[in-house]
Amino acid sequence: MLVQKHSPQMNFDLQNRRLYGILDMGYVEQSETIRVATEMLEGGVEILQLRAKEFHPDQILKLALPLVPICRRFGVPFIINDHPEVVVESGADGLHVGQDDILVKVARDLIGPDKIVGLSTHSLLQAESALREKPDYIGFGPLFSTPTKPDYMSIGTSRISEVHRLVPLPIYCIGGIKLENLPEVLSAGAQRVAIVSGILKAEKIADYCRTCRAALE
Ligand code: 3NM
Repeated sequence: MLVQKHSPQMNFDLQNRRLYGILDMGYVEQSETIRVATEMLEGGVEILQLRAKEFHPDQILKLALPLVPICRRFGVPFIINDHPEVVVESGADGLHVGQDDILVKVARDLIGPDKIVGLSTHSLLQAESALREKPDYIGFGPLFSTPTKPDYMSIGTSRISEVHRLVPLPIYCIGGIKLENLPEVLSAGAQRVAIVSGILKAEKIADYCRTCRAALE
């Protein structure tokens, strides 16, 4: 087990955190990371994830370190995609894993029992199976086709209310969600959403996040 370097851990209740912003380095220059993250937080993002698929863990750690105190200042949990060692080294609040990554239980052993672990699910079946793994939240998608995750089949909005009925975990609908289709996603039963390119390609990131928050409340 890796040794946790940073404490104390904050306790975050995810139930009422509805807007999950993902800082995907496919859309952001490295030199812009802090500015973009700050604008997302100022706009009211309630969870922030750093996702840097093509990056070496050392590079991700470099990007993550200054984001930890910024997220703390906003009282927002900071999640790292894929890399447990970066969570430990940076003092981030949690890890997000996919279906093909390490198991939730292994993630908890690596990053410590008080950290958040999130799991991507791509079908009703995977979402129900996630209950056995006991993540702190699940992603559910992609609802719509998206260039951010091009190799995945979109699952549409018809299963959203069912997944909420069957899976008593905080569920973040994801994939192709933008301001324009947010009303459709919400009326299909979504309670929380995760948004990547909608936010990161917005001309005014904070304003975009604020409008999403308002729609979610
Ligand atoms: N995970 P955008 S879809 C990172 O379904 C990610 O698990 C997904 O990006 C999943 O908001 C996705 O730009 C991409 O469509 C979401």
